[in-house]
Amino acid sequence: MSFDQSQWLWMNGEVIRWQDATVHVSSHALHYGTGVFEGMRCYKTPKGPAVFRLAEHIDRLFASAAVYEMPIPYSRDDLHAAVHETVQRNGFESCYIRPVCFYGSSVLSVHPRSCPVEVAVFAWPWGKYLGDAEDGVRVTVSKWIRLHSSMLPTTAKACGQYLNSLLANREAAAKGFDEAILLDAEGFISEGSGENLFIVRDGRVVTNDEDSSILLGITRDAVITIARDLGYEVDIRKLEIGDLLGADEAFFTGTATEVMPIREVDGQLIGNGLQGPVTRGIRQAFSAAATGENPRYDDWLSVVMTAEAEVLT
Ligand code: PPE
Repeated sequence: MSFDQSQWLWMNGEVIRWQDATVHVSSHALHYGTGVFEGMRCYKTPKGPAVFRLAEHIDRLFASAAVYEMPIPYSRDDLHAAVHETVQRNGFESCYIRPVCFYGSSVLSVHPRSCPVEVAVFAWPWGKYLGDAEDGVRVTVSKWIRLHSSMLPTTAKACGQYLNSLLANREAAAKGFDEAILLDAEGFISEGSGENLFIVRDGRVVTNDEDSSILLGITRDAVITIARDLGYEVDIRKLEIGDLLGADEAFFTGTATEVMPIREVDGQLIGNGLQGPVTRGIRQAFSAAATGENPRYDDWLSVVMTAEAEVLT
């Protein structure tokens, strides 16, 4: 992953050069983690670059900001346009896009008082987060517990909350695993450090919800729809470790990760340790939806007007 190809970004209402997008070290967010963010992907489609579920991501950004009473000084339409402009100005066919809203510099005290809310949208080409392995990743169940939703609202995607993810992810990496699974405060499965989790058992697809202190992923929502469209029953319920270890198949979902099979949990294979047929079907259908190959899901795509297209119109 590198930012080398990113030349332009949108910050506080203007498109500026990458190197000019600076903030002061006294910024509130740097000290207290007071920011909210999104991550979305833009895919190459036959109609041009298209942002997957742009409106849902921007809605979630506003919802996350509302939880922390952070007033975003732009409209949804402004941010939709900012995302399009960022992709277009950099000439990306596909990329990952990161909008972030945070308290900037004015005073330091936990209450942000007069600190301005700063907003930036930037993008870069980002390969798959957990790699591209056909048969998936090896994970460990972390000793770190997902912050319970009574401590921090886990349905909000806020910067500071990721310290919990960082501890679990680093622990997993240090032990030689690709990713961590965090349990919730009651001992049920919550989610990966940056992904939601699904299992497949006896042909049924199962995932948990906000009662397990998860971020309600937009990929999770897309996968639930896709799985049902493929004819699978999808159950939403709490998941125990035993459900995962006894599953025929398991997989992660997330914007950065997309759909990624879990082949092993702490040395124990899931199913036969190979990508299962249900995961394969969902993974392919997700990819077809995101890349505009299946018109059924065209509503999920926000096509970016490219410089080339502008010349033609
Ligand atoms: N849970 C967490 C904790 C999470 O961070 C993500 C996304 C998800 C679930 C899946 O949500 P969604 O992307 O809407 O399907 N994690 C983002 C950030 C990863 C990062 O390390 O940065 C992502 O995948 O973009």
